[in-house]
Amino acid sequence: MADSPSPLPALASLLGPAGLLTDASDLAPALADWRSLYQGRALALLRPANTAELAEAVRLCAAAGIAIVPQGGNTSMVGGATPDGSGRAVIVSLARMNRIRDLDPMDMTMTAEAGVVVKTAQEAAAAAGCLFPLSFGGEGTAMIGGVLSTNAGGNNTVRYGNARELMLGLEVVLPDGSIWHGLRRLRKDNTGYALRHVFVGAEGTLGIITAAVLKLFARPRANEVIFAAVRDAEAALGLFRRFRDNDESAIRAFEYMSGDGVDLTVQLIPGVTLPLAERAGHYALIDLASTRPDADLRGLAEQVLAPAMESGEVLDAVLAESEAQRAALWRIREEHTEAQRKAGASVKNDVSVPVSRVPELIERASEACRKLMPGIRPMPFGHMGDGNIHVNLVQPEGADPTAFLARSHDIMDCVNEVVRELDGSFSAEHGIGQLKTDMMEEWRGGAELAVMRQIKAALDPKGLMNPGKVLP
Ligand code: 2HG
Ligand code: ZN
Repeated sequence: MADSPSPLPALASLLGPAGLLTDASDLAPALADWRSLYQGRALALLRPANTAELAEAVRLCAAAGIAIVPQGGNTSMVGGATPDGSGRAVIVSLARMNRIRDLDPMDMTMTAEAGVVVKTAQEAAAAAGCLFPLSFGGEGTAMIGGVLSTNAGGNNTVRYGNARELMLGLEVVLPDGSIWHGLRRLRKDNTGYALRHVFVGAEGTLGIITAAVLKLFARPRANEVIFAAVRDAEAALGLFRRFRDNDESAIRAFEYMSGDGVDLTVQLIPGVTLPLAERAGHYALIDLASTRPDADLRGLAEQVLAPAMESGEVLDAVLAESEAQRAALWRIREEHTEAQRKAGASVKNDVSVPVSRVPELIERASEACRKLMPGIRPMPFGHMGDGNIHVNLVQPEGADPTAFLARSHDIMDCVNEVVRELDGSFSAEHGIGQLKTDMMEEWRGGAELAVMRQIKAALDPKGLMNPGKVLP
């Protein structure tokens, strides 16, 4: 069969010079992921200005059999927004579609286009006296379309849920170029299959999310941030339980960090210091928040910490006294990713287990990796309150980074074996992308993967939407 004619001339006249880039220097930043795991190639970078333009562009690509890789802030941890090396796909950037179309403090909803940066959405909500609670390290770059497509989690999931729980409606360009107008802002709507949820977490393999109705919440007026040294991971979990038993609604984040992870962060990130007199093997960061200005969160903190210190579960703790100190305590946690990047090569394992089994996960996975590779540096940290720990492994000191990365899959398998025994998941919040497709058969094979494939075939029969991602 003869090749279809190139869609580029038609795309050029549709999108104009600002909407179609083909120069190598313009494409370069979009061709690699920020972790530098993947380097792809592409025919062009499309930057449509609105949904109608995007829909027409998708229609043209579909007719020509051109694959499409959607891209938001390009902060994927798993190569989910990077094209393959064939050079036959186009990348669609949502960056120019960055309007907040509507914000309603009575409905407590915001209708935002896919290219709105998460931080911008937070700021817009705050300006209206509301809260958009999704929050994580990449929030200054990641975009609404991407966080929905990957069902991002983050630091406040324990209180407000994942991106999926923050979404009421969607607008989606489907693989044939038609538009699904599903921007409903209803709290109750039982009208058949919940189509919107099919696109959340699909990582752009079923269509392109172009706008979403997001849930807003009441803005917290009281906040306390606590950094605590704890006896072990079990004691950290015990502390979570104590806070939950006293006032579940006050917990906005409950994060775990290993002593080695905190040491590395203090060592490699300028301005980050340990706020306690002595180092410990394990730490917890607790963020308490309430919408009541008179909420006595300090009283709550003291009431919970006193017996935990008496029993020896908490060794020491500090409560932030100012906004600057709150930010400084959070920085210790948030700079873990950057510190690990600076320490050389590392392998990420974004895994989850039932909350009760987190201490066992931390202990057993770290031990198993140490056995696999002497000198390897386990740096588990993350969202203990959600059962989601980033069991990251930093290369042995002085080792060759390339040789270390060549063993990535052995290391991931080693962690995943423990995760499986603890009834967990091999990908908790970063998704599958292209990094973990080979794990899908083993973990989600049988009926589950068969249904996923049927959905893919029904919506994208030509297999043009973000090929090579999610499905093996
Ligand atoms: C976080 O929780 C992110 O900070 C990144 O999910 C985790 O660097 C990582 O592995
Ligand atoms: Zn995380």
